[in-house]
Amino acid sequence: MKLITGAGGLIGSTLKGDIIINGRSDLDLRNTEETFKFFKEKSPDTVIHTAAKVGGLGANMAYMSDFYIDNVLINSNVLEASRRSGVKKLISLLSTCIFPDNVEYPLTEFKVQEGEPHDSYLDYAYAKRVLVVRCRAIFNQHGLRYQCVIPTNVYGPNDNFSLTDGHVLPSLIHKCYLAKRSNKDFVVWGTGKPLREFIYSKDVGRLVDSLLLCEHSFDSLILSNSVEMPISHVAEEISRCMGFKGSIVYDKSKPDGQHRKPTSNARLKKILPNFDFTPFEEGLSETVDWFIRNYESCRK
Ligand code: GFB
Repeated sequence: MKLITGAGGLIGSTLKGDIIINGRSDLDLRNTEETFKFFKEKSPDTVIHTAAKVGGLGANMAYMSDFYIDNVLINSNVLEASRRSGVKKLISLLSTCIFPDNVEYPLTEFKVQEGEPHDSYLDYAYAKRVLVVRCRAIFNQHGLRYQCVIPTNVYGPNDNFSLTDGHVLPSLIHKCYLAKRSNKDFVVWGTGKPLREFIYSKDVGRLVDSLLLCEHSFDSLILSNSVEMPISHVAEEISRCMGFKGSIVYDKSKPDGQHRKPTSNARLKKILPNFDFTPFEEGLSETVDWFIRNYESCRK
């Protein structure tokens, strides 16, 4: 019996499970008692833990304290409830923002605790690092190898397309859509120079499914195609997919955030050498089409 937390979200919606926790209305994972009770009753043997309070640069800076407390509670409860109810296999979804800001690139799985994360998501990053520490402690004390996967910037259908709180890609898709509709400039935060590595949500889902089937005993694993691109390229590609012919304007009064966080996917390649990543243009085009089709009902 496979349980998915956060099944209604960006990554969770790409996964299939027998027991589904879509969001807070199904079960508030911050509540220890209710979470323990739910896991005991359902008794899953496998858990994919994607649930988290998430947001882009804007949301992380505005709600730093909420991001910390909600995610620490969710992560502690899900791991302990899993252990107590006899879960054998557990994969948690993290994010490359957990890595130190000041560190030698590329990022590898060994560098998680080598320094402080970037200021703009300090609390979220520490709350996610809790998962790495808890998995290690559970292995040391109970011999259960619960695992962490660390995707780079994920994008795809079912994301939060909020103009202020979303991640860069969904926010910019929404902004470009509005700019086209009202014949205005497409305004992008910052200089457009920061670099990011993007991974399609469906690739993350396929990777997690493949990892469940193989017997590798990694503790943490970066999920990445190791292709960096500047935010300006993302904005241009979105304009192309959207058929936007107006001007792209960079608002330098808005933050750039961390300049880059390039990763090594050497460990992933060793474990799944034949995995084919979806080309960025293809994943982006599917995401833009999905957003246009679901404009009225999507999270924004
Ligand atoms: O996805 P994002 O918000 O977060 O991207 P991070 C921020 C980068 O995109 C900055 C630029 O360089 C911004 O200046 N940007 C341009 C925009 N326009 C926009 C816009 O309209 N909205 C947003 N949000 N950014 C994330 C964490 O960091 O890393 C997440 O916030 C997650 O929680 C992810 O962990 C992996 O890439 O900086």
